[in-house]
This record gives sequence, structure tokens and C-alpha cells, in this order.
Amino acid sequence: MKVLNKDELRHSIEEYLKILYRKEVSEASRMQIYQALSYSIKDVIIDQWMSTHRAFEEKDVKTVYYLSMEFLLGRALGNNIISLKLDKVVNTVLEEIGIKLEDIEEEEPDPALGNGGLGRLAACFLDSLSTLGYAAVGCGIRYKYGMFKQVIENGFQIEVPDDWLKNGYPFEMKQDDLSVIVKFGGYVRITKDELGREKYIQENYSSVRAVPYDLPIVGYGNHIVNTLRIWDAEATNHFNLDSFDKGDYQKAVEDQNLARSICEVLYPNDSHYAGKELRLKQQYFFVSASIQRAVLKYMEKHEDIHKLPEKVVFQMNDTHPSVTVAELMRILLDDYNLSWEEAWEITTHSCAYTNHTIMSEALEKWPIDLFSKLLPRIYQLIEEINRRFLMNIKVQYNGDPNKIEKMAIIYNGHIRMANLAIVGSFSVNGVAELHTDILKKQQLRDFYEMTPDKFNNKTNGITQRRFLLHGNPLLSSFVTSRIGDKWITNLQHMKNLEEFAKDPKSQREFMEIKYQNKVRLAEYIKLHNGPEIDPNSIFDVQVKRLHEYKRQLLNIMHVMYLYEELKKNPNMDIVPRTFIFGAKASAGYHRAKAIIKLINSVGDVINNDKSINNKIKVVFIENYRVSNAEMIFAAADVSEQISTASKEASGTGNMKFMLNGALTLGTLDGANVEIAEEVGVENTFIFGLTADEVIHYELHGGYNPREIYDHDMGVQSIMKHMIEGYYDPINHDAFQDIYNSLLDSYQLDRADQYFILKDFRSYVEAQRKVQEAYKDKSWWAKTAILNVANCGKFSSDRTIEEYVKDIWKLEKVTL
Ligand code: GLG
Repeated sequence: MKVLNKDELRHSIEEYLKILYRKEVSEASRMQIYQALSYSIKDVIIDQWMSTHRAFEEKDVKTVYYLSMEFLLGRALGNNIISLKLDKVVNTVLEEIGIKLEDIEEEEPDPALGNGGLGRLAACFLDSLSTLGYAAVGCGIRYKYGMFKQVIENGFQIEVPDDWLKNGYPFEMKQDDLSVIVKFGGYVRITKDELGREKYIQENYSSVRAVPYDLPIVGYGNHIVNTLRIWDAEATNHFNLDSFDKGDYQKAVEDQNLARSICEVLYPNDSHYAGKELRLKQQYFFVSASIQRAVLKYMEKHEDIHKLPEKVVFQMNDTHPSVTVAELMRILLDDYNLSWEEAWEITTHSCAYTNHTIMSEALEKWPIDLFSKLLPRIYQLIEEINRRFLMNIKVQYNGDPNKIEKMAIIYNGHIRMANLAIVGSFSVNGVAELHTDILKKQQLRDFYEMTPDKFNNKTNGITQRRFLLHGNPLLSSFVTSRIGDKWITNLQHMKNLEEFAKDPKSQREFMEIKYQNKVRLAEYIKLHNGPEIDPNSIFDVQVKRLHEYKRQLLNIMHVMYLYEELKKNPNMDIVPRTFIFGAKASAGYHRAKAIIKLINSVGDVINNDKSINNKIKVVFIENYRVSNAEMIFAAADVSEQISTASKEASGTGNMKFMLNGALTLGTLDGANVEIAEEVGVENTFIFGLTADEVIHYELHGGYNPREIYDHDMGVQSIMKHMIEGYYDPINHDAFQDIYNSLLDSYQLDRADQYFILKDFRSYVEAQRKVQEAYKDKSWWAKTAILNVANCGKFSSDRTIEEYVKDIWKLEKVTL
């Protein structure tokens, strides 16, 4: 196996600079060195990639195909260097050349093929699968434009296309010979084969060639390299005169356009469904390509298609890939001539589904009309799956129309993708204990009652390799100096850090590291159009997608409240605080964009008000993404996890903050519940309504926020200021809708749907406690260390081991 020493690496970089750019080291730009270094690292990876593949083949191990429309990878170079344990060698060579690795890393585009938590979870899972030695293939889409870049202009979010492939991506490998054809549209002709069986033939369709690009997923120090396979679309018949002559001119152009459009752009919606036809095309495109390939690969080495579930499992990351169920049926029925019963048996033993949200606006339902035109054969199959399923319901529940209404796959002119996924899967899981409970008791109750054994919980996790080892080198060394480095591959070892929580020297050192990380972030902020901030202030951070249920609005309203109190009483006892936000809003989500504007407007006023003596500052970090996230987590004192209880399925940012020693200020929602359990609720700041209370209100028509508004003068004052131009004399119209949403109910929305006013006072009180607690530096340091010490459960390694044991049943491979 290839290992690089210093001279070999230097030589390799020089060679690549020559081949790629005709340059010497001394003439090369940072971008060129980044490319040359990446290709050199890829050379090392390739050998391990090939030997991993060989080992998997020889042992004939079972493979999980993790189907996900999103993989939010973050930069690869730094992570790969760490995983290959080449950091020392690389640093030495770069030092010789006279540049820093961090600067080279900055040249890498951040492959942002995802929106938020769901996509980042997929990336963490792949990291863990490789590190733990399981055979896995991530299956996704090679979007030409990933998540948009956010620019803030005049306080407003502007979306700029993210052309991440512009300079080529050194770590990907095109695999032309593994292309497959994916068909859309046309109609289905039924004929009989020579044995008299019915055959279903799709005719007059449009098609594209799905071409895979493979990205290596390097395990930490174990020589295992799995594959993330992202599909690109190319035209099947290149536009030429030939087809024109045959009268196929129209078709040729159409196919060309179809291929061009499918992988063009990632839909920038997080936890929100917009029923766009192109989105369905994307879904079927990558699912069909992935499943076709998986079955072909299985059949290369095995004879009996019936035994597919022994070697293959398809995990559907949310409902986006749930056409998997029907596509696998299509292949088994139409290509392998199996009977319905045989095909169904195989399908329902190979497919598993993860639910990531209870938000109704995220539920995918496709109009029959649109769906059946685009995927005529798939639609037929879903109809048949539905017909048979309804027969079961009728038998089991005496034709109870209630059950049919809730559980039918096709209902009211729509195909309900979650129902398809559940019916076609042997496992259905939620992503935190509370979330799984709510699924069982509310959202998916009827399914749970019918098939309780399918349901299970897999609390999310994160990879400590990226979010501590790579993102926070100072704290990593601190931990390793005390408890050794086993935590890197087994986060439960962190528990050993507990004995240092009370040690004054460790406390001081911990706080000094936090301080250094705050300095690093302050510099970054200054460099990226932000204000000057004081690293001695409390860094109070909320970074995540902008969504009403995540309640950035509650946070900024508390800031307004604090500011107004401070104006009234300039001598108020207050620990200097920097409120840091980072969030992208989906491009069409107007209210979310107005909240971004509000945060920025409030920030402008506060940051420029000399009279408050820099006691509070508000920062909105532009273009929040994986690469700056690593730095932000490292610098946080307070982790804002303030979603309306019951709405955040899990959250994973909460875990990254904890790992970096920030204290959680949060509601009892998602995985916050388990975080509080692990570290002890006394070491967190919990506030607000519980999920049960929220659900109770929702079932009884909500509550009346006007009552709070009328009686709470603090609330009334900030709300008035919001719309009267106090924070923005020119654009305050933008805030009227926010104001209305808190007080008025319209259409289907209740007033203050997310209980912001209801939780306001409880939040203010929790914030007060945070400030009191921070005054006691020793308590704070102890508690922060305890948070790090107790984060063991939240490693994605633990999550993956649970998936493996309960759902996937994979064998571990060591090399
Ligand atoms: C979802 C949920 C998050 C969850 C993530 C991963 O909203 O709460 O942590 O998936 O399971 N759309 C998401 O990001």
C-alpha cells in the first residue's frame, strides 16, 4: 500500500504542478497547490480504495446503499489528510514551500450538495461507516449548482449560484462504464411473452444516461475507503443530423434538454416540500440509476435474485428516495420475471426508511396526474401496491374508512410518499427518542398499531473526526493530553475527561482554548464584513437553517428586549454578550427572509449605538456552511437550541456544540432531551413548553397571543418597535408580516403557531440564568468540560452501530 514520506509528497506535488499547470512550486498559485496536493492525496486514497473493494468482494459482505438526495460533505482535503494520518508529513512539506495548510484548505470549494441537517447527517454516516469498516455506498445526485451562496446586502439575503465544479473537483472519478439508462414518460404497452405471461413495456419514452461520479470516503486510520456515488445525467442520443433525418428531431432535442436540466440545481428547501415536476425527475433519476446498478452488481457474483436481501439493504433517507420501493418492484417483475409475491417479498426485506420530520409542510404528496405522466410504469406499480395494501386494511379493520383515509398510499388525487415508504419497508425509524415517540403516538400512529415491530428509534449522531479533531485542534490536543486519543474512534472514552472537570488547571486551560477559538472566529467575522467583537464577551450562537419553528425570531426578540432594557437603565448589570447568527433561508420563503433582515437591522442599530458601551453585539455570519461551522462550534459558549418543542426531529448542531464545550440553552425538543439526560439537566438551561403541552394546545385550536401582548409591556414595546421603524426607518414594512404572524390567524395558520410569545418570558428567564452562571468562571468551565465528557452517545459511530445491529446486519471488515 502506498504511504507517502516527505520527499515523495514534495515530489508528487511538483509533478502535478508540472502536469496540470506547467508550473514550478515557486510560481504556483494557492489554488494550483491545492489541486496538486489534492491529486497527490488522491493517489494514496486510490490504492486503499481498490484494496477495500477487493476485500469486500472476496468476503462477499452485505452492503448498505444509503439513498439520499443530499450529502452535505464539507471540504474533503483536510479531512482526508487527517484520516490518512498524513497531517505531519503534509505540514512539513507545506512549511518548506512556505504556506500553511489552512490557507490551502481555503481554496477548496465546499461541496454543498445539501441543505442542512438531513444532508449533513448523511455525510457523517458515511464517515462512520468507513471508519467502522462496513461496506456502504452513498447514492446521490451530482448537482452542478449546490446550495446557493448567501450574500447579505443591506441586511437582505441575496442568493448567488454555487459553481463548485468550476475548477474541477480533484477527488471525484467519473465511471463511464457504469452508466445506466433511466426512462421517463411515454406509455406502457401490455403484451404477452412466449410463456403467455403479461409483459409491460414502456414505449415512446424520453431517456437519459445516468453517469456515476465516485467520491472516496476515507475511514480514519483503517485503510477502508467506501464510495459516495453521485449521478450525473447525459443525453442518450447526441443531437445529430442522423436523428433529424429519421424524424426524431424533436425527441433528440427533448432528451438533450432533459439531461441538461435534471442535475442542474439542488432545491434549496429544508423541511419543506414544493411539488415541482423537476424534483420528481431528480428523485426517480438517482433512485433508478442506483437501484439498477445495485442489482446488476449483486447479480455479477450471485445467481439467486431471491437472496438479494442477504447482501443488499436500501436505506431511504427521508421520503425523497421512496420511489425505491416501486423501482425495485419494476426491476424484479419486468427484468427478472418474478411473480408479484416473490418481488414483494424481496422488496420488503431490502428497503428501510428513516423519517426526519413531523412538519406537515415537508410531507411529499405527488398529484397523480403529474406522477403518472412522468413515470407511467412506476405509477401502475404503486397502484397495485396500494390496492393490495388496502385489501389488507379491509381484512384487518373491517373496511374502516378512517384507517383507509390515514393509511392509503393513493388518496384524494395524490400519492403519499411516506405511506409508500412505510408499506414497502421492513424498518421505519425516527431520529431521536422524542421524535420516534411522537411518530408512534401521533403522525404514524395507525401504521405503528398495524405493524409495531417495524418501528424503531435511531438517535442521530455526528462525527467527532470533522467536528472536533479537524475543526478544533486546540481542544483536541487538550483532550488527548488528558485521556489519550481513543476518543477519535470511540467517543464513549470522553467520559474519562470527567475527572478533570473540577481541576482548576484544566479549567483554566479549557477557558484559554475557548478564548483562542473566539479570537479566531472574531478575526473571521471581521474579515467577512462583520463588526468588531470582543472575545471576552459570551459568544451566544444560533446557527442552522432559518425556519419559523427553529425560532430565530424568539432569539432576536430577546436581544431587542435586552437592548431596550439597557437603554432604559444604562447601569444594568450585564455580562457583555455577542449574539451570533448564521442561517440561510430557502429562496422562496419570504417570512424567513424577513427574519434575516430583522436580525441584521437590529444588529445595525445595536452595534452602532455607542451609548451601550459594546455590552451587546449582534453578528449575522454570511453564508453559513460546513466549513465555517467547524470554526463557529469551536468558539461558542452558548448553544441556542430553541425550537418549538415537538418540531425539531433531532437537531445535530446541538451535538456539535456540546462536543466543543458549549452549554445548551434549549427547549425539551429533539435530541436536546437526550443531551440534557446525558450531561444532567442542571448543566443545561432548559426552558419553555414541553412537546406534550404544545401538542395539547395544537389539538385544541392554539392559544391567544393577544392576551400576552396586551398584558406584557416588554413584549408590546418590542413588537411596536419592530413595525414602527425603530430598527429600520426605511424597510420596516418587511417586518409587518412577522408582526401579523404573531398576533393574527389567517388562512390555515394559527396566530403565533410556534409559541414565541408564549415561551418568551421563560426564555428571558433562562437567558438571565445563563448570564448569572457565566459570572462564575469556575462553574462555567467545569460545566463546559462536563458537556464534552458526556457527549459520547452523540457520535455517529454509535448511531451507525445501532443501524447495523438492528436494521442493516452488516459484517465488519478489517484490513
Ligand atoms: C431534519 C430535521 C432535523 C434532523 C435532521 C437529521 O429537521 O431535526 O436533525 O433532519 O435527521 N431536515 C432536517 O434537517
